[in-house]
Amino acid sequence: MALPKSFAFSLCFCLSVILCSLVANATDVSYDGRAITIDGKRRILNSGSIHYPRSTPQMWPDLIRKSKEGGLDAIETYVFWNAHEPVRREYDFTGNLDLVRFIKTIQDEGLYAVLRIGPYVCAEWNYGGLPVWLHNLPNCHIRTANDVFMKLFASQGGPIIIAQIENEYGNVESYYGDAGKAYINWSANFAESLNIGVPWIMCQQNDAPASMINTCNGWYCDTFKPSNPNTPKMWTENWTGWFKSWGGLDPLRTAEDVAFAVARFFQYGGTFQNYYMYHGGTNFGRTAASYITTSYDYDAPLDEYGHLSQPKWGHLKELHEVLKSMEYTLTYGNITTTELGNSVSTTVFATNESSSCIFGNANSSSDATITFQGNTYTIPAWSVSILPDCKKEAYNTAKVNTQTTVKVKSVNKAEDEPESLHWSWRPEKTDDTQLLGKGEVVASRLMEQKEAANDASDYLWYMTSVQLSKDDPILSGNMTLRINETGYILHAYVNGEHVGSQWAAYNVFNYVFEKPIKLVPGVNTISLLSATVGFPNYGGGFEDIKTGVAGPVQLVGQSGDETVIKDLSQHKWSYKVGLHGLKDELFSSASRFANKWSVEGLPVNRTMTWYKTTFKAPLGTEPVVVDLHGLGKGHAWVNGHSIGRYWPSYLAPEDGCSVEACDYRGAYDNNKCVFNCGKPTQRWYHVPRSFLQDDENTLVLFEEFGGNPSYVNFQTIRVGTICANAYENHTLELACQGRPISAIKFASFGKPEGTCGSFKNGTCDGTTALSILQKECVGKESCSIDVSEKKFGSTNCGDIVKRLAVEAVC
Ligand SMILES: *[C@@H]1O[C@H](CO)[C@@H](O)[C@H](O)[C@H]1NC(C)=O
Ligand SMILES: *[C@@H]1O[C@H](CO)[C@@H](O)[C@H](O)[C@H]1NC(C)=O
Ligand SMILES: *[C@@H]1O[C@H](CO)[C@@H](O)[C@H](O)[C@H]1NC(C)=O
Ligand SMILES: *[C@@H]1O[C@H](CO)[C@@H](O)[C@H](O)[C@H]1NC(C)=O
Ligand SMILES: *[C@@H]1O[C@H](CO)[C@@H](O)[C@H](O)[C@H]1NC(C)=O
Ligand SMILES: *[C@@H]1O[C@H](CO)[C@@H](O)[C@H](O)[C@H]1NC(C)=O
Ligand SMILES: *[C@@H]1O[C@H](CO)[C@@H](O)[C@H](O)[C@H]1NC(C)=O
Ligand SMILES: *[C@@H]1O[C@H](CO)[C@@H](O)[C@H](O)[C@H]1NC(C)=O
Ligand SMILES: *[C@@H]1O[C@H](CO)[C@@H](O)[C@H](O)[C@H]1NC(C)=O
Ligand SMILES: CC(=O)N[C@H]1CO[C@H](CO)[C@H](O)[C@@H]1O
Repeated sequence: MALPKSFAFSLCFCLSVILCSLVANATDVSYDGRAITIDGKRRILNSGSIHYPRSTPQMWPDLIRKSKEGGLDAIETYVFWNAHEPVRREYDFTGNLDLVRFIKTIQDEGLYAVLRIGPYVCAEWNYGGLPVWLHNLPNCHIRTANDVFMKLFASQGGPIIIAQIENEYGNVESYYGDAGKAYINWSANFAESLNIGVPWIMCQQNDAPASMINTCNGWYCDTFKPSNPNTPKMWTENWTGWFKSWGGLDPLRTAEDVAFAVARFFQYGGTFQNYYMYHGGTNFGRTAASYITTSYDYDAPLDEYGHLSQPKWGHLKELHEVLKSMEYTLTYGNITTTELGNSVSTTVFATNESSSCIFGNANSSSDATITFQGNTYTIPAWSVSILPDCKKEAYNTAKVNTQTTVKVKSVNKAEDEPESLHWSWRPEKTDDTQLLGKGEVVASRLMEQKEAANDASDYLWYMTSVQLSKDDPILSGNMTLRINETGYILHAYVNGEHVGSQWAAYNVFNYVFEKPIKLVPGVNTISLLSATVGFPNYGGGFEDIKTGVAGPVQLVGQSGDETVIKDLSQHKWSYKVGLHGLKDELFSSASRFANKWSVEGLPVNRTMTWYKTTFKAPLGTEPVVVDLHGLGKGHAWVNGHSIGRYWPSYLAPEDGCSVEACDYRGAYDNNKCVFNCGKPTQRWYHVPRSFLQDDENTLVLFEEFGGNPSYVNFQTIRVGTICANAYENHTLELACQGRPISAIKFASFGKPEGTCGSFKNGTCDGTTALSILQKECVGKESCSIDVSEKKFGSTNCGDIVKRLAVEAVC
């Protein structure tokens, strides 16, 4: 595919829209070997990724405000080309694709923006953000720049301080050989020619051309060195967690380890880092990449629904505050790092006026005690201590002084809402496809799904017929239908009868389908429904991974000892894209079929079935989820808005879960701390409040595999329990996020044991904590407690650093 030079035209359109509408106080953004500079001053910048299509415009201000409160300076987003130009030359910048509004919201909240224009985005986004129609352009060569477009860039102002071209191409460049290298040169020249007046970056690109800053992505980036010493050390993707795939486990990354990675990056001279993701959100519609779940929570500091994910959000907020307090020394001070052995090191950032220190212990098992300028410090294993004045530890990444929240789901039904939902249903019409084999396009070969369906739908029918005479040998014994399938889901029908369904797993693209069938003398209709679950988004050549019924498609029979094979691959195949119900927009109240649903004989476990119900929005303002337990696989809509694909029948593996709470010590990867074994990969689906109306709402499901809708119900998510830990001489903050603290279940000062939900008094704890907490916190939305012996009285714990542990109920 001639991917490279084709993106400019389309993207020009989209970017000129954005940049034209952002005329604001222009700032002078540049960089040197140390840091990004803004109006001439070197800066420490903490940025976080929020992808605008993964939430709603109504959620944006709150998400961005919480990012700012969490200590971020900038919000980073990709631009999702295939969302903005789903059909060639047809653009969409409405609703949650209103990029201008998103950037302006960032600006209104007083943050900077970092724009990664792609064209390739990765991001577990369908086809890496590239429109599938690109794949089908005959000789796609689109202009690389034009005057109108370039003029628009030259004068831009607004909040965008950094722009990125391409994305992690370095990881896959060798796949493309010289063409890849040339592409990187071309991208760089293109970007530079835009003359937008802000620095350009290329991440994971060791051979980045001189005009580009190459940056690091990964779990840890402390050892990264930019290829050009005159560019700052920047970390564009600091993975706060990980994504989830259908059939996969829930990955978690501890707050301690994310903080460790960030603090270490700054210890080793970093000055810009971006959390990927700060808010992950939801893959609405068909935006998820191959086998990626609808939830894109990512275990990010803001959860899928926009709630603070604690303690991660708060622990990082404290880190940002302390780093910010050292901005001058970190960016202007002379850096002296001393390696003390066993992975322990001290770094001093010294200016003439003052010094700051960061001590690191990357040893995953041994705590370290060091003496520095006459004082003794203990640095726990796998942690970093920060001393803004080189004397007193203000922050240690392993000591979490922030509350943990446990969220609960509750049913908050409107008053007159019945106990269970009333359903109506319709079958998906399949006579033309399953019985007649009648499609819209005919070819004497098996077409690749991208080519045949152009990503207009997940669904593509492949249909053919076979004429058999009475004495055809294939009719003399058992028969099977055998199909080589590439990826995704296959449902096979012979003469209108379902003979079987099969599907691939995440990142496994090929399988062979073989099921017994019955053929009859005369005409037999073979109908295959191929369903994609998003296209791949990553890896060299991901754009060419085949999809659909690759073939061969064979009828296999037994005649005596002989195996008889009829290969249907070169037959005349008829193709039909999509489903009748999708074309008729059964999910929309405006559909002309809106009234033609049946309430009689509600089917259970019936494939290819549409279900509809009405419901009242749950009371309150908390985020809403719908529990789709009991359903198979399909797509869901609320008031005509897609809430994404669902697949609760796909269970996570029984084995492989982390047995205990995750140990933050030691190098993390996405397989280290995983949970949810044996449970539905995703059971609850986000219904943004803005999709709901006050009176009646409609939920429509298209059930592909067969399921039972009678368990479906709506719930709200709120903070249930909060736990907090704070060490001596710190402040403990408790907050219920919008409701009062109703009770203190546990409080102890000294050496309490256990973790949230199972705290226990230690051997030397004082006796005053519970009553103090009850007095100062119950009935309040938040409270703040000084943790000290002065407040709680002395303990028998001796010299150790004491802590206060609290569990409260919201
Ligand atoms: C890329 O540009 C560099 C420097 O401008 C040049 O040395 C190199 O030959 C170019 N590579 C390709 C493949 O065009
Ligand atoms: C960690 O510390 C132990 C004991 O001090 C030492 O034996 C080991 O080599 C250290 N590991 C690393 C990676 O520094
Ligand atoms: C920083 O390093 C420079 C060059 O080595 C030296 O001249 C200067 O005195 C140093 N400043 C401090 C505060 O150490
Ligand atoms: C720091 O002090 C050194 C030596 O006293 C002096 O040469 C240098 O100009 C000072 N630097 C700054 C930034 O004040
Ligand atoms: C045909 O299949 C049936 C069911 O699988 C099996 O019992 C039978 O032995 C098979 N017949 C032959 C001729 O293989
Ligand atoms: C079909 O799949 C089988 C099993 O993986 C494989 O042996 C065969 O080569 C495949 N055929 C084609 C044409 O890819
Ligand atoms: C649904 O139907 C399929 C195929 O008919 C069957 O294998 C499955 O056990 C059924 N599931 C339930 C929950 O009844
Ligand atoms: C912990 O100790 C306090 C004071 O001695 C006591 O009131 C409380 O019940 C104990 N809590 C638990 C969970 O044992
Ligand atoms: C806490 O502060 C008190 C009073 O300033 C001091 O005596 C004590 O050593 C401090 N404890 C710790 C663990 O820093
Ligand atoms: C190439 C790649 O993996 N890019 C990604 C970095 O990590 C996350 C994974 O969640 C995103 O997909 C990035 O775009």
